[in-house]
Parts: sequence; structure tokens; C-alpha cells
Amino acid sequence: DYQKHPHRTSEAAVQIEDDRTGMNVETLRRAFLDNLYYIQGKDLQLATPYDLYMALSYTVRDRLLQRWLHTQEVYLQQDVRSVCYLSAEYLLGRQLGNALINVGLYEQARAFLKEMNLDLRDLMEQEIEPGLGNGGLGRLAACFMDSLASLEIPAIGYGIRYEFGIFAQSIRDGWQVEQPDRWLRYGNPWEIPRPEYLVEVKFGGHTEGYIDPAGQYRVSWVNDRSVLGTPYDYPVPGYRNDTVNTLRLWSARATEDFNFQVFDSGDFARAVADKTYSENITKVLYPNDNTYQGRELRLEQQYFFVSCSLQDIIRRYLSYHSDFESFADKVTLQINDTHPSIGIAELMRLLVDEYLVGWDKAWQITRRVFAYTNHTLLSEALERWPVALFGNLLPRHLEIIYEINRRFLDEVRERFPEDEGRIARLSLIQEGSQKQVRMANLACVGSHAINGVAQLHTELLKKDVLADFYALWPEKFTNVTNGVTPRRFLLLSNPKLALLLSERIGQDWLKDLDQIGRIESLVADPAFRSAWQQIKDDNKRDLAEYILQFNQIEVDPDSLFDIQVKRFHEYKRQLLLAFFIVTLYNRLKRQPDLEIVPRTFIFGGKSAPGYAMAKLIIKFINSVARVVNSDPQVSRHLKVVFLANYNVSLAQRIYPACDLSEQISTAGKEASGTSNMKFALNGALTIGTLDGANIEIREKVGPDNFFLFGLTAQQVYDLKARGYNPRDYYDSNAELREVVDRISAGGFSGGDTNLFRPLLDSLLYRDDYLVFADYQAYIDCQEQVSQAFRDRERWLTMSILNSARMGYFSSDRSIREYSRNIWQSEPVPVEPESPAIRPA
Ligand code: B1H
Repeated sequence: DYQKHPHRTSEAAVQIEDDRTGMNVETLRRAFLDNLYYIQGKDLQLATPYDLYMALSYTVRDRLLQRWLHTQEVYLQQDVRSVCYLSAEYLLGRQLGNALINVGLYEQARAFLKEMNLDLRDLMEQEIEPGLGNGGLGRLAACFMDSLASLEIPAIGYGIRYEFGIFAQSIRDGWQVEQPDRWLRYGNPWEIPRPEYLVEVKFGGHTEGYIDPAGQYRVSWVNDRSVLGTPYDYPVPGYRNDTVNTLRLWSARATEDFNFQVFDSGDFARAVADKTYSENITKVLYPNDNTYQGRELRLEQQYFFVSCSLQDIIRRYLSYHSDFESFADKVTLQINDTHPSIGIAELMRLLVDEYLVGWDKAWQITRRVFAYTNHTLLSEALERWPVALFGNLLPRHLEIIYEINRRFLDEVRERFPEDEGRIARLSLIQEGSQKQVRMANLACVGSHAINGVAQLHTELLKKDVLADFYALWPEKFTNVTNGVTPRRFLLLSNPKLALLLSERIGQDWLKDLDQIGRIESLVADPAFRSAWQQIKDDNKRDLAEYILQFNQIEVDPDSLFDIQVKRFHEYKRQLLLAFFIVTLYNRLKRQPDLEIVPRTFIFGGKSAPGYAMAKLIIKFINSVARVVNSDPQVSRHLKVVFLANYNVSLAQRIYPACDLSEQISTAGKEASGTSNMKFALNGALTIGTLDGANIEIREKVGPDNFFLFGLTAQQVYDLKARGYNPRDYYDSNAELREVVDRISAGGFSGGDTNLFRPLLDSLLYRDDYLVFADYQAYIDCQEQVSQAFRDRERWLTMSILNSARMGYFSSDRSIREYSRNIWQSEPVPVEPESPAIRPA
């Protein structure tokens, strides 16, 4: 009868003050019912599943708060050095399960909910995930926040609280349709607004020189509008420790004074319109992955969050220091790609114009605090802002960039006299009919460290994209290979496998993923092997159920689950897998009694809404799916499934159920990849090219446990240099020709010969990503995959060895490398404040 008397004293000896902090099952239950009643205004009878999710979230949050405040007090008291991670994207995934696990309450929560006939997993499913990112870059930032807290490193993440995150994707008639992601609609228990730390951000106007009272020439920026930034704080709990770091996301609000001017003139409507205009800045995430869009609003977003963050960092620093002498000892700023690189000019502006630090000193500080991570070699992703647009929005920053450039190029001229080609390449300004500011160059010049995200990627940066900077400052370059958090991507997403590991090797692997290597000695243990197989089968059955529910397709859990989930991009070559499927289809049509290994092909991923070719590829895959699945001759062996709205939550269901992970990008194009790591960690085998982190994964798991195919980055380069003609491959390869011809004849478009024309033309006449050149190698390699899968015992061994050898790919390892080699930051353990906050 709790629902009628939420405050009735229980028979258990529980102190009232434990209600908000106590960790045993009884206090948790009381707190949960309290929150349901007093926050959601419901009792158990009236509560919707979402109410129950909210009540549980508040219960967990209350328990995080004590640690959170305490952590921040310790950081302040000890005046720690802190890592400030600046990222335009954080693809966090659902918060509740992760918070329960990290704070050590998962089992308790499950227990007390079960007593009430409620299922924890059902409640967790209610949460709408914060989709504040596009893909790997945003998810990496989220893994890094988790690892920083788990390693007890003082850190704060800064970013944007987009009102609309990445769009929701649905599939209509095979095409991607986008819907706005109204993720904040039902309230968000995981954020706390901090209006007291509001900051003002200026835009537009012009600059004026003046002589200060000391006779010094200075510049002031006379802006013509400004916007307010309100921080929203998200707790980032470490795994089973007492650290709770902060993710601080900024939301734009209109300034009132500016509106009042218009208001006074009587134009109320315009005053209100101006307000919405300012608030547009943090409305929506730009839905591009690996391509930049030179829109003014995007630059406004970038400057807005970076300026808010730097002002916040300086405010916090100055509350304990009276000058900037130790700024670079207390703060290190990591910029996640060039999206926050305007911060280099902004810190210079703040120091020189606002705090009157001399230029040389300011530049010394700036260079010491900033470090830059590059995430891509694709030229279409390199940010370049037209000088005119830039100067209109940020006139003072443009001046500062010109001054940085002038001094920088003087240095270069001294070291490389009479080398105007080099000067032109290194310049922060690209000359030409439309001058542009090169943000990657600004990031390189303004940082003390530059890193790529996998070995090959870093080598290619040095050799190609950033070669001139490497010639200048080789010591700035380092590699930090990406990693993923084993808490979310094994413990939370694959609880059965996690339990098996913990039973056999204890729980240390969760804090030290290298320990997972200890299962290697169990690879011949029959009980362990059959448990492993059983778990994979169960996970596949669960995914099959999901597929039945959402796609109305029945798939065979015993078939090989062959999966490619990631953003749609031509370089990732979803088409190559689609061509393999069509090849199998052709073979089966030719020879209906052909014995082939049954496969379930699963695709998922979003295309940028303006990327027509990627959208056509989605339509193509869905068209192949329709033909394959509805042909009884073929669908006995093969099924093709497109899972709509791929996101972190769906990823967590998919990785544990995978047999074969498709990592088939054109060599030299995928900077790292991180799904490759999450799949292998969950016991999938990889078919992949020598690209990104695939190379390192293959080295770790051993070449016998990895299906390698395709041209190397060097061979890709050479082939293109020689002159690549895709038509030659079409002419000389009968099976490839059959694939192309069937598509061309309308075999997957109800006879329509136009629908996929753009796709075929792009392959036949350009094939920028060498689908044709790698086709035969891929088909051959897939044959080896089928052979291996026929021998289930062999496959099982390979699966175990893949997981066992993935220890290196923990984001904890990545963060340790950043800490040691780039940040010089040390753990600051937080001691528990009171025994009450320890789980029972
Ligand atoms: C990655 C991006 C990216 N690289 C521009 N670059 C964007 C570039 O909105 N934009 O303008 C958005 C995203 N994303 C990915 O980063 C790489 O492709 C992956 O290979 C890598 O694993 C991931 C994390 O390093």
C-alpha cells in the first residue's frame, strides 16, 4: 500500500535522511515511490511506463548529486589541472542504464522493481536518447567522457545543447524520410540548468582602435548583436568510483536589452522575432558526417559554444588566480576536429583585448593550452570559411587570424626562404577569387599537439593532408588510436556475455580491458565454449525478434548475421556489400539448388538529408531487400534487412548479435572507425580492408582471425595515379557485369531503368571509391567467410579470440595516452564523502 501512503514509515530501520542518498534496496524503493509521487505526480496505478522511467532516473540522479558536488568541491579545493574537451557533438546514448551501472545500483534497482512486478529493462527502453551527434566523432566524445571519469581525471566536456538532435529516420517505400528529433518533449531528468553561469556572446559589428590611459594602442570590438548562453550540466559518473565529472552543454537565449531597444520603438513583433532568431543558434544539429556545410548558422553555433566555454573556463580559473601566469598549468583544451578551432582566435581575443595580456604572452598561453585532434582525410570535410562571411560575423577574430598568420608566415619565410609554394599552402588564408579561412591550418598553428585517430590515419596526415605542418613541427604530431568504453558496449549492451566473463575471470576487465585476454586460456574449455555459443545464439534470437517486430521479416537465428551499420557514405561502400548480395542472388537464380551458407544481411544508418547519392544507396538496398526476401527460391537462404533509425540504443542491440562485421571502406578513407572495435569486442569476426583501425585490430587479433581483402591505401593511390578505369573491370568480370546489368535492366526497380542510373553511372564513369576494383577480392574473401562459418567450432574459436584480444581498444587506453602524451594530466581520486552513499 505504498502507493497510497508514500511516506509511511517502513518496518526496515531506515533513516529519513537516507531517502535521497541511501543505496540499499529498501531506501531505493522508497525514494522511487517518492519521486513518482512528488515529481511525476502519479502513483503506481496511474503511472505510465515513462513516469516510472522518470521516477527511477530521479532516484539515480539524487544519488549521483552528492558525489557530483563533492567531486567538484575536491577539484576546487585542490586547484587541479583539468582537461576541457571541446566538441560540437556528444552522442551520449541513453543515460539511465549507464548511470545505474557506474554508480553500482543496477542489481538493486532490478531487485526492487522486480518485487513490484516491474522490469528494469522495460523502463530503460522508455528513455529517448540524446542524439547530439552524427556518428563516430560524437560517440568518441561520449566514450572519452566516460573514460575520463572512470580514470578519475578532472575533466569537463563542453558542447551544444541542440534542441533537435540528429533527425529520426524512417523508411517509406524504401526511401529515407527525416523527422525532427524532439528529444526534450517529455522533459529531461539528466540535466540541470545553471542560469547563474549565464554568459554573453557577441556577434557582428566592427572594431575600433583606441589609446588606453597608459598610452597603449588597443582594439575593441563594437558588436551589433549578442546572444546569451545558459549552461545545462549533465553528470558524468565514473565506473564504480566516486568521481562525477560534468558535461556542460550551452543553450542560446535572446538578450533582453537588445530586444528592449526595438520594443521601445513600438515594434513588438520584431522584438519577439529577434528573440527567436537568437535562439535559433542552438536549435538543430547539422546532420552531416564527414562533410562540412559552409553555412553561417554553423559558424555561429561553433563560435557560440566555444566563446561560452572559454568565458566559463576563465571565470572559474580567475576565481582562484589573480593573473594568467598559471593558466596553462591548470587548463588543457582538446578540440574535437576543427569545429571548435575558432577557440584559438577567441582565447587570443579574450586575453589581449579583455584581460590586456600582451600578444606574445597570450600567444604563448594559447599554444600551450590547445591541442587538436583531426578525424578525417576527406577534403570535403575540411572546414574553410569565406573571409567575407567570417569578417561579417566575427570582425575582430578575422583581424586576429590575419595577425597570427602574418607572424606565422614570417617564421616560415625565415626557415624556408624563397619557398612561396610552401607559404601559400601553410597560410591560414586560402587566396583566390573567394578567399577562405582554413580552420585546419589555424588549429595546427595554434596547438602544441596534433593527433590522428589511428596509426594509418596519423601517417597519412603526416605524409599528405598536413605534410607541410609536419615538415615544420614533427614533434607536434602523435597518434592516439581511438577506443570504446567496455561499460556501455559490453556490460550494458551484452549482459550475458559480461556475466560469463565475470564468472570466469572476475570483474577487473571492466576497469582494465587488457584483462579480457585471460579468457584466451579458456578457448578450449568445452563449458566455456558452449556458454559462449549459447550467448551468441540468444543475442541473435533477440535481434531476430526485434526484426520481426519492426520489419515484419522472419529471419533465421541460425544463419550468419552479416552486418553493416554506420552512416551512409560512398567511401564506406555499403554498395560493395549490396553487390555481393546481388551476386549471390544471381547465382541462386542461375542454379536454384546451389548450397550456400544461409545469411541474414543487416544494414542500418542514416544519410545526410542533402546527400542524394547516399539516399539512393539506401533506396537501392531496400529494393534489393524486397526482391530477395519475396523470392522463395532465394529467401530460403538469404534475407536482407534494413533497420530504420540506427542510433546508439539500436547499436547496443545489434553488436552482441553479430557474426560478421563489415568494415569495408576504401583504404585510406576511414580515419579510424569505432564500430569495428565494438563488434569485435562482442565476438564478431571482421571482414575488412587495411583501413583505419582495422589494421591495428587485425594485428591484435591475428591475421588468421580476420578476413582481409582489397587494395591497400598505397595501391589505391597508385591505381588512381596510373589512371583508374572502372569500365575495364566491368568488361572483364562476368559476375560483376551480371550485377550491373541486372540493376541496369530494372531488376530491382520493377523494370524502371532510370531509378538507379545515377548510381551505376557514378560507378561506371568515376567510381571514386573503387567499388569495382575491389569487387572480386571482396567476393573471394566472402567465400572464405562462408567456408569458415561452415566449421562452427573453428568460427567459435575465432570469435572468442577476437574478444579476448580487444583489450587495447578500450577508450580508457586512449585516454591514458592523451593524458600522458598530450595533456600531462593526472588522476585525482575522490574519496567517498559518507558511507551512506556506498551500495549495500
Ligand atoms: C569522423 C567526422 C565529421 N571524421 C565533419 N570526421 C562533421 C566531420 O558535421 N560535420 O561537419 C561531422 C563529423 N567524423 C569520424 O570520426 C571518422 O569518419 C571515423 O573514422 C572515426 O572513427 C571517428 C572518430 O574519430
